[in-house]
Amino acid sequence: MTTKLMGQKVQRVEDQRFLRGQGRYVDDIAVGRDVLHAAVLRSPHAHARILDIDVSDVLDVDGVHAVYTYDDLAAFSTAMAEPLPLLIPHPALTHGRTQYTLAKDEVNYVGEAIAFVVAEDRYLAEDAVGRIRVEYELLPAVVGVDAARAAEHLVHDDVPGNVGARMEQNIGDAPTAIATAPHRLELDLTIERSACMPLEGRGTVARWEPDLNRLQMWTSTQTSTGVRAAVALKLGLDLGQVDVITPDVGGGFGVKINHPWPEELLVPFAARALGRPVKFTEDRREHFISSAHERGQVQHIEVGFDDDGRLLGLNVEFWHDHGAYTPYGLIVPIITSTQLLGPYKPQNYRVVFESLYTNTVIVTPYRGAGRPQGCYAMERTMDAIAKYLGKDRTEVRAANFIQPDEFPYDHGLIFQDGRALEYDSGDYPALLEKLKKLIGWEQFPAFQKEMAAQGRRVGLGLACYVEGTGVGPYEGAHVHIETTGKVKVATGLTTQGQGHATVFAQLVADELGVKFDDVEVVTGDTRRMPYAVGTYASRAAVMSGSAIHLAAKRAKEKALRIAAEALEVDVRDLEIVDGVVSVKGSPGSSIDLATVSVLSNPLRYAFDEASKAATQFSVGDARKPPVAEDEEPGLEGKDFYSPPHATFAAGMHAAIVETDPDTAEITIVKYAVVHDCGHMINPMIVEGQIHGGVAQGIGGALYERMAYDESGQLLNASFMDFLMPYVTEIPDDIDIDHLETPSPLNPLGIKGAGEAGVIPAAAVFAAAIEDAEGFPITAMPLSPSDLFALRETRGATP
Ligand code: MCN
Repeated sequence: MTTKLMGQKVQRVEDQRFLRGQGRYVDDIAVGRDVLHAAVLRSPHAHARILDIDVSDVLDVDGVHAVYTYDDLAAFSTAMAEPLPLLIPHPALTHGRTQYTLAKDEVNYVGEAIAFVVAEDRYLAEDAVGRIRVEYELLPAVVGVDAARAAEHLVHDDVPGNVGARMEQNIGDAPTAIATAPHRLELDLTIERSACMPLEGRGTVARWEPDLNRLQMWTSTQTSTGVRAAVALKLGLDLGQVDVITPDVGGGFGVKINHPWPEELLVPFAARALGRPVKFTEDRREHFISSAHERGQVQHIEVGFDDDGRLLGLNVEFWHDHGAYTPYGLIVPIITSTQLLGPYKPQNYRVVFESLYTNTVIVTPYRGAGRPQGCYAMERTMDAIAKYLGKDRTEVRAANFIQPDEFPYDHGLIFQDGRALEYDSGDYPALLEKLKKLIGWEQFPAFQKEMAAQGRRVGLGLACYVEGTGVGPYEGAHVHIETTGKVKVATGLTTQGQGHATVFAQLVADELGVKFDDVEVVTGDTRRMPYAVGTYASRAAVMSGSAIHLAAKRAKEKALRIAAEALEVDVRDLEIVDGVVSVKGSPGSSIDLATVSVLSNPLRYAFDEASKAATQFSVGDARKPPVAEDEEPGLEGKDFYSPPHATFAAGMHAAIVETDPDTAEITIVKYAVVHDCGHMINPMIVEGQIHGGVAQGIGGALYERMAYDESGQLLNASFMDFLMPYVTEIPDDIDIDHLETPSPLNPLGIKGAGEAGVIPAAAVFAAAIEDAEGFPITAMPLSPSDLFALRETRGATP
């Protein structure tokens, strides 16, 4: 019996390469010495009409090969003349708008692409960009939710009130339930814009192969198949003429799911036109001003509840800052509006949001995607109820939990995947008990008192969340046992550092009965797996994990059938251990998978000893036809997995913070996480994902924000000014405990884990700081200087 690898803390196979600097990112791809480099002219204004673009000073610069503006794209084709795709349309998005690949006659945020220069090197390209003269007519900029709502000025002339979408969902009748409830509260909670900061920014390189009439491109994306479809459509190519390969990706965190970025079209467009490979690598300032942001929301909550703190009605209105365009549809605000409910039964719920245009960078999902805002709204409401009733904060939460025997629990709302918001499994009371133990909930009041006696302020906060993960529509996998006995696995979704090469190999080793070291995983290469969707919504483990498990099962069934014929035994008597098929209990009668693979492919020609065994005059095992009539040759298995709807993971975090009475410095004393992502494939990787998420959450709650001025200039578009936390700001120990309530929706009982760590941070820190300071915290993120200022205005002493 070999030990199953599912559930084991297997060391990540990819780390040796990454840590030794051997990762291969887009910028490392060698496409030939004749590669050209691109730079983009970006709008310096948040809102302006373009009156004229004069490129004449660039055309005769030595080493510049091309400069493109909107007119060049429009002259090429109607498809390139049109705006970029609106990827996820929604009936409520009545005024969806997307930008042009290169601005046509108006720019709507600082950073919007206007012209694309291709030159011998990046220095020349950048210098040439500096020589393009654009005449602008400045228009008033709309910055922030309040300005968008006031609608004194419009971002898009044809979008009244700056409202791209208004959407409402209801369970029961919340306004009436609140009006008749014994107790009522109202809260206003804001959360500011932030953004993900992968170490590797966006990047694309492309090569046109004239002899093959084919485009090859490498891009740092979370969806190679999506980019491929968009590029083929826009450039007028058949899908089969475009290969998109995603090599190692130095972090995505959501931003790379949006596609095609203008550069993902312009690079292949130029490569084809110029007959030379072309490369674009984003710099950090470009990442700040021309990729995507998230989080900015203003939220108003009305709640009605009984004496036990049980919700009777919840009415939530929020205003979502969507930036200048809506390429990713309403996914972020829809997630806030549905996932806000967390582990609770609201009884009656009404949620309305407006998605507002502003003259700022576009908004698309950033790890957590709308959930941090929702969790912050709900959990602050729970804290407010507890305070109002003088009850323990955990008691109020427990009174509202969906109970373990109530699953599946259908809220009666529509989730971001267009399917029912139906929780599949969970045990929230058990999670809360674990969290209380881990953080020392019962012991904290004594500790707080003791610290207060020394003039020190400490506070404790907690927050609970439920996360819809593993959304459809599908993902697929291909498992190929080579004639060497090595196993090659391909799945089409991409990987950005989550350890997919390790976890997927664990699943294949388990199912197929081969050695872990003999399995090699490829992701995000449309040549290997053209049918795939992408890496977002913590879906790889559930979706590709399930598909890989099913594909391995198919490969195994075939291997066993061929081996049974070769060994002349009943297939039911066989097992595979360490790559060898043998009769159970009689290991002498065996055949290794390498030989089975040879037998699976009847040959006329021999190239080596192994292939000789599969030729028509060979003696021994291969004399019988190994391939059944309805089978393809080769030892392969392919399968797809498509779930009925998302599977819902859950978690609860708690933190103890200390705030300095003089400087308002905020120090994390302890951080605890309890987490349920169903069966874990690799608990070490799950914990790594939680650590990374918590670090990102701390950044979002205490340090990071997008500092726009009134004219729409981003004032902190560099790592000198945008405060990402260092390792010194992240606690050394994050205490983690797990609960595994398997999902009934997929064969392995998995739920996703990739975003979990980031979701509750804003809620947890707001609660902990409030507990330390004694006055309400209603706006996040909260820096020491914000806290200092709050102390002045709220004049509180703990
Ligand atoms: N896992 C597991 N058992 C489970 C669930 C997950 O072992 N029950 C493992 C998975 O096999 C995978 C990892 O944990 O190796 C995360 O799995 P999953 O929850 O399926 O999330 P994805 O792999 O789909 O990753 C996407 C998710 C998202 S949406 C963002 S954003 C994100 C993230 O994960 N971006 C990341 N984690 C990131 N981690 C890194 N290093 N870089 C990013 O850009």
